[in-house]
Amino acid sequence: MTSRIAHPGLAAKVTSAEQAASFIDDHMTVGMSGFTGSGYPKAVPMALAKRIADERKAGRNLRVKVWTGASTGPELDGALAAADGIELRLPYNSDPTARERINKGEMEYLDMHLSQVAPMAWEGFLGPLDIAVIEVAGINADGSLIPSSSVGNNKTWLDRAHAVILEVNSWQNPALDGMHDIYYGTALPPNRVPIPLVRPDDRFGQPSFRCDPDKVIAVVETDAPDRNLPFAKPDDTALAIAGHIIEFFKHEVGKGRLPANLLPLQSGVGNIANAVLAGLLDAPFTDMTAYTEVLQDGMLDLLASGKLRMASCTAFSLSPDAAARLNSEMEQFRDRIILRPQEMSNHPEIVRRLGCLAMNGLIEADIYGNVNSTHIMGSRIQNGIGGSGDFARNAYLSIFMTPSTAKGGKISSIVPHVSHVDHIAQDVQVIVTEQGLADLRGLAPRRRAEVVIEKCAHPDYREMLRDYYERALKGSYGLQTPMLCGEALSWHQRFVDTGTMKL
Ligand code: 0RQ
Repeated sequence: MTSRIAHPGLAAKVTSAEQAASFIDDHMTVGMSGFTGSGYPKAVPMALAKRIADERKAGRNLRVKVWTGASTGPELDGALAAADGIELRLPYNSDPTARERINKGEMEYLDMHLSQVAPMAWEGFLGPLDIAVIEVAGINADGSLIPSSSVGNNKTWLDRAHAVILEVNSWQNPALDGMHDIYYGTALPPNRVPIPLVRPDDRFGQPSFRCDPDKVIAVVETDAPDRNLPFAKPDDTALAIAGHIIEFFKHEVGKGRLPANLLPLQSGVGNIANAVLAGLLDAPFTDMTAYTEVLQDGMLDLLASGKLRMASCTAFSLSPDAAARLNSEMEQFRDRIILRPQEMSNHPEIVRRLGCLAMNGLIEADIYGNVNSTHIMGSRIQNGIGGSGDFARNAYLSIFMTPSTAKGGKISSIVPHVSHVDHIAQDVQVIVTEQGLADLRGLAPRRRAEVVIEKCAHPDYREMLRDYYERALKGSYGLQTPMLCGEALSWHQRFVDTGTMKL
């Protein structure tokens, strides 16, 4: 029995990753742990990928449906996608090999709001779950499980799956024990009750997962690090965006529309979101809190500085350096971080009640403030909607940010019409680029267009947008939201045809 497995019955089930993977058959649905490079199983998916390749050589098919919390690491999505072993994937992916397969039409991808995955699994909308493969930091004597560096949908996978495979990862810090808040009070309509959280630091669950030991068919021991990519050092564009947002917060505090310590922060994935958090280090706000989905480097720095009092999230999304720092300085962070199921970290009821300040990245926005977070040129998936919709619709302030151009200036991030809609204009109150900040609150569509063009567009595209909008004012079928239907997506077509949106 190893020190991480205190339950004798489960210690007796320790086996190899290959043996565990042999339980997974063609067409099965497998619920894996993992959320943005943290807490995903590292051995069984690799063994499964090898098995898939061997089976294919022998002329047999083995492909599975993979459900997770969000993105995972190369040992899971990367390995299984490389082996062409994924039939369907949900709900969020950022792995480049999987992305390629999805965009070639070789893998089905169901892009869902992250808060809705667990409820929909319970409602039966997603079909049965055959096997859960869950990384844990340890197993208690009573068989309950110490969660790892992400919680994601693990509670639901453990409850719903017919069989469970556990990976016990001794790389994970044992001090994680006690940091989680796993709520077991969810129910299906008509029996739902209010979620008992009124402050970001409220705890209303338990520190461990329940798991019926009889359902566990294999336990695999690992000692492998989480894998998240390092963040880029904020460049001038990221610093300018961060500066605009911080000025805006100061302005709102001055107007009495935000308290001096702001409201609970939600910060999305990516370098720009991380740069905004870094910018808050030098801003005058103290005693801040975060109610967010992922805790990235910038938030850890804010916690260390004392400016951020506490953070609630569902996963760590830390660069290798920051993960090492968290592990070595766990004592100062342990009581100030709460990890919850993603159904709770992203719960619309909680986000609305707390009045989160949502800050998410975007691919493109249009002049009316509709936002595309997911698709390039309307058809190629980048990552997925993730939690951005959970927060954007319900936040106190829904802020979206982006550099004003992409691909070396060949693409304008501000376009006449988005090529795919993830967030409708009503869910978007502020758009920020390095050029400026468009405060769209209280503005009807034509006023929105003027502000977005003037504040956010890159000078290379501003005149083109003005020209389009002025002609739309004259030639549009209606004038509530002026649009030239035949031209609205012509910028995208031009990029597809010529490699640039420029004329
Ligand atoms: O592609 O790497 O091939 O060059 O999109 O763009 O500028 O690195 O931005 O890392 O901040 O990601 C929306 C994708 C932004 C992210 C998105 C290309 C660009 C690059 C990435 P390359 P950047 P970021 C809660 C919140 C949805 C989920 C979410 C995201 C790549 O923020 O996934 O918000 N959001 N979750 O070149 C063509 C454009 C483009 C473009 C960017 N207009 N046209 N390509 N790119 N703009 C957390 C979770 O849910 C987990």
